[in-house]
Amino acid sequence: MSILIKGGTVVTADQSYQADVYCDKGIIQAIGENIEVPSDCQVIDAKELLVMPGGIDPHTHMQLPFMGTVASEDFFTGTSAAAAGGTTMIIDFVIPNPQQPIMEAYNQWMEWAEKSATDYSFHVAITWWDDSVAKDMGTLVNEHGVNSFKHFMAYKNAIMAEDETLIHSFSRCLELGAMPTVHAENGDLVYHLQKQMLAKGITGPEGHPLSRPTEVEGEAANRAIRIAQALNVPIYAVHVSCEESLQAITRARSEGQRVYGEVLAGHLEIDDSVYRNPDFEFAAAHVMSPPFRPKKHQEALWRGLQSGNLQTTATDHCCFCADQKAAGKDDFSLIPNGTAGVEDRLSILWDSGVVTGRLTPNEFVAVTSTNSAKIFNIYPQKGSISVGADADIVIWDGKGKRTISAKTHHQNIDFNIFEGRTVQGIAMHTISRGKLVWTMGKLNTVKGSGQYVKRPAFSGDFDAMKKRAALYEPKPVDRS
Ligand code: URQ
Ligand code: ZN
Ligand code: ZN
Repeated sequence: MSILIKGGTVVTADQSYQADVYCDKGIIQAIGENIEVPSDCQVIDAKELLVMPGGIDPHTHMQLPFMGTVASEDFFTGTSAAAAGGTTMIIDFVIPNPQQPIMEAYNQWMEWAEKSATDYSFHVAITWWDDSVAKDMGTLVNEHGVNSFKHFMAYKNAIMAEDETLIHSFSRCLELGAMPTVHAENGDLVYHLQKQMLAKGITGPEGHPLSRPTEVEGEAANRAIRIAQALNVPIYAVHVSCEESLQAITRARSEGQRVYGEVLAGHLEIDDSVYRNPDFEFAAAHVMSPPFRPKKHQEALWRGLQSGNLQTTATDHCCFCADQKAAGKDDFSLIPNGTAGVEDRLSILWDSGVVTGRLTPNEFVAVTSTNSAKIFNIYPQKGSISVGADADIVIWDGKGKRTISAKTHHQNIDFNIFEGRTVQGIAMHTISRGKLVWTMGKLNTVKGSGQYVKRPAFSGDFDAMKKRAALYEPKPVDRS
């Protein structure tokens, strides 16, 4: 069944214009006026509405096994909830246990993700190192369309990558044309400060931010950026939450280093007062890493988005319900880290970004979709409204309002960090590969209809970087 989106305003990352959009066979077939369509074509009236590329969330963790439990959102419920909010693709994470063969972990996540309702891809985490890891990275890039590898600098005694692993893996990324990404927190410092807080008798969720102050993130962000600089490889920092890491990124970018930064909808809008709430469940529900920060950091992060020093927005959607969070009732370091957001990211960014004038609608599209597609090398297949692109489209009501609540959201979690907030900007219709998966408040997702999106290795950036590196190829001094 083909779809004609009629009478809307197409909004892309670089322009806005009146045009109809015709989709068939999962692809955008035509954009313009008076398009000839078959008699059985479904027509969607998009008058007064905006026709934008479906959101891409470059950071989710569906059904992640973590801290002794498993995230409550799976790939079907999570991609369905995403569709309800206008997001049509996620990039999730394969996270091997230390010493676990990388390909074994990759195959496990691919199996879990088969139930997805919309398209998905994977960053693969490097949590340990030996020659087999280097080899598997090559297999993933050359045969499986993985072009990004994640490094957790936090989570000591679990999935934390030491500097030596970062150096091996970043170097391998350059060889392969893959993007290294980092969760930048100094895991040794966190571990030390956790012990310090517990020794002081601070066992409640208020201990979580106290053990992860912003300097813990700023140090790690700067260290990862400097390692990437020394190795002449690009780098992408996930969930930048504070001024210190934004400053490290801004400095590097102003010196011409290829550094990208991602910010979460939650970190843009929620501050650390949540951890001092007397209700344990409420405070624990907000335990994620990096933690929500004091207010001044939110404004800094918005300036980062506006200035272009942060390029993408995400959610780090990693759901744990109250009974799971209760594992840390007497010790905050045992509270599974993670919060939700995949359904609300676009509305939050519109309400707090476009309605306030911080972002134009075109910039909104860039930071919710197009920039992720470009950075992870799937543009214009994804992140664009162009003939030949996948028909991943959100038909957006920029004036419509809704009140966010766990009582009504489609996310499989009993809490919503944006609970009670009325937002302006809602997805009226969401189209995934030419199928209407969300329309007028009703989900039409089908388990397993999502497809795995291969992301080719980078050539351009890296070839240029390799050439530049060759320019400065150090030579031995001839002392003969
Ligand atoms: O660190 C992450 O990104 C994963 C484990 C989700 N949890 C979190 O607190 N951010
Ligand atoms: Zn993380
Ligand atoms: Zn994450």
